[in-house]
Amino acid sequence: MEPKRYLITAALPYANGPVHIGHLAGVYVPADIYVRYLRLKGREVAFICGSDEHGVPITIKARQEGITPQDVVDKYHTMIKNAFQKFGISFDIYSRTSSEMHHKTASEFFRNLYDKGKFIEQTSNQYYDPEANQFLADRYITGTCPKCGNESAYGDQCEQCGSTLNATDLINPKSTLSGSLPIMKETSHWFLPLDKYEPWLREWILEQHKEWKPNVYGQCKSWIDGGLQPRAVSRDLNWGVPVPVDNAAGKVLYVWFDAPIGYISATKELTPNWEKYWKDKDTKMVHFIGKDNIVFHCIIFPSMLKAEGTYILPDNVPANEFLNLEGNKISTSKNWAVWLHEYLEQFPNQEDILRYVLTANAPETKDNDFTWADFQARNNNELLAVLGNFVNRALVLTHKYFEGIVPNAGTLTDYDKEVVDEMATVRQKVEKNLENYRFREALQEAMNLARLGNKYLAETEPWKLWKTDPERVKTILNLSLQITANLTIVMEPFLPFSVVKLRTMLAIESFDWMRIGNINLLPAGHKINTPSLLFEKIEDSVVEQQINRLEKIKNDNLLKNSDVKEQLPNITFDDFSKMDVRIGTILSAEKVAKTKKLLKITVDTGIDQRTVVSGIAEHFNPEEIIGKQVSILVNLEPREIKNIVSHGMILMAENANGKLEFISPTSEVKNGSTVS
Ligand code: B3M
Ligand code: ZN
Repeated sequence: MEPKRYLITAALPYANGPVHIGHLAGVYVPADIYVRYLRLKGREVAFICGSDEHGVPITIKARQEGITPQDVVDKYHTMIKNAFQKFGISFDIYSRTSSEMHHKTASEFFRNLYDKGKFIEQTSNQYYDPEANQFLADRYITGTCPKCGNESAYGDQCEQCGSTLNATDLINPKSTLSGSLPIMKETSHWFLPLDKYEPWLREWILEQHKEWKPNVYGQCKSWIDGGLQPRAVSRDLNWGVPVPVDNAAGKVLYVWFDAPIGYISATKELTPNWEKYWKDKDTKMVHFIGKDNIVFHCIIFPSMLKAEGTYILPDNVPANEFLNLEGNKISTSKNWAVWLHEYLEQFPNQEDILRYVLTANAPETKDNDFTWADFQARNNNELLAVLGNFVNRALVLTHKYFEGIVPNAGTLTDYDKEVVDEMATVRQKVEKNLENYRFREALQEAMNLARLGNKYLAETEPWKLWKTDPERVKTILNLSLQITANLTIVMEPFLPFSVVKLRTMLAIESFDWMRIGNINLLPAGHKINTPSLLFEKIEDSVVEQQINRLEKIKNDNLLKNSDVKEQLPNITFDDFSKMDVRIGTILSAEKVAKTKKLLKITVDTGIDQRTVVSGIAEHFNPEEIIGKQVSILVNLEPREIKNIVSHGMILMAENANGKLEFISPTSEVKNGSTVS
């Protein structure tokens, strides 16, 4: 049975950074396609989203940038909202969880469950920074990883070896707030006893929602089979929705408790009539999310709604896998991403190309890769060569032969009828895929209509018939124009900007979805406008530029990670040849009295035997270096160090463990030979 209305939510992005192609491909483009399709069918829909503005990542970003958490969310909320709008993501509301409405709604939701006795309270010991007077979230503690020895592992994870950690596992834990040693302190929190919901979840998901995507169903099953534990819904933090009970100062709702309630608050902001969306069984609710959000949307949030008791549950949660970029995981910290705000600047008015590529190559069943070569190929070989080319030919020929007036169709040939029959199947094929959240296949089927049009023109060749059979040309162009008009409907969810252009060219308004397949959308005698190109070729140079940009980021990252110093400015050959570096042998060495670092060394340079003072006493015992051949800069202005005159400098380099090494020949050479 058709639901009465739809409530479509898209995951609330964290307002701690801009959004990139991975966000678009995984969540927002598919959600938007689905919603546009429903609207074209005349369905009642509320499409809900907003910024997720709470949680530790926001406070960390604020500390890094030296601004307040509110500044952080204000900045990124605006950026994210703009980017979505420019890509045509047609939310009915894009709200934010720092709003008053949200604080009130989340607070009441918690209080309601609290009053109903749905939480359990538990005390535990947690790290506390006595200097900053604050409990420490896992990300605020660093220390040595017990697995690999990395000295800057986080309280929840070591980024060097990838292990998941507990803050208490860290050796030499340190608070990142003050640098002080954290102490253990007792704290109490409220927990949602998920274990109590296990039998119900098992029945609701594993029995009643076997149709959910295999990746989603599979994750739910493994969570449920693994045994669910009570889950803390509060945190010791000073950024978020305050816990609305007595004696809870310094405690806020856990971000994953308040964020999904954001869907409710946003709906309230959208309409005073919000309850019909959330509390009427005839509403179909669908959550569009990425795979890392599955447990929260399928297990925790539904348990919260169930505990409350008056809300509906999601009908489906079509989570996508991840999109990679040129073979590597998208990473904000490594700047390995195509940022939407940058794309919009570099590719003005080409939003549809990205929507198309991200749909055609969507990570629906497995992680997928975005490459600029694929981006170019899909634009040039599909959008331009198939869709753009067909539409352009149909319109240009109509202008050429009929002054832009839609000609009459005569009697249809058998081939025409075949084409018409084929057209009649398009709507159902696209629809079936959309209804099952298979957006790439839906797009394939929609594109097949353009392919059909292209083939029709190629096979009927009206340009060859114009002289001999103009009546036949009328029929061919009439039918071609009808296909074009059909494309304005079927393509609308996928390519909303191009469809607006195309409608202007055809001088038509939008049609209802159910008219796909109709061959009388454009009446004979209707005047169309002059066509312009729907898509333009993307040149190799454009792709190369993008690849070079990524290449540079990769190199910058390598440099950053290896703490190799950047290259100094170039020097001339003359500059270089002023340096006189020779090979010499160490004849004697002794520690300089009352210093830790200095050795007094005598070197046979081939030129003379001279004294050099070198800061290497912490790296070598004097005895062990006697007899070694080393490189020495001999024409360095003599310097007095601790009352000893040093005549030159012995060249050193640091090995992987930070120990200094001499630059020595691999086999013995003559003292005094020049290093050049
Ligand atoms: N902000 C996580 C994310 O962006 C989170 C989603 C909230 S949806 C209620 O991956
Ligand atoms: Zn480690």
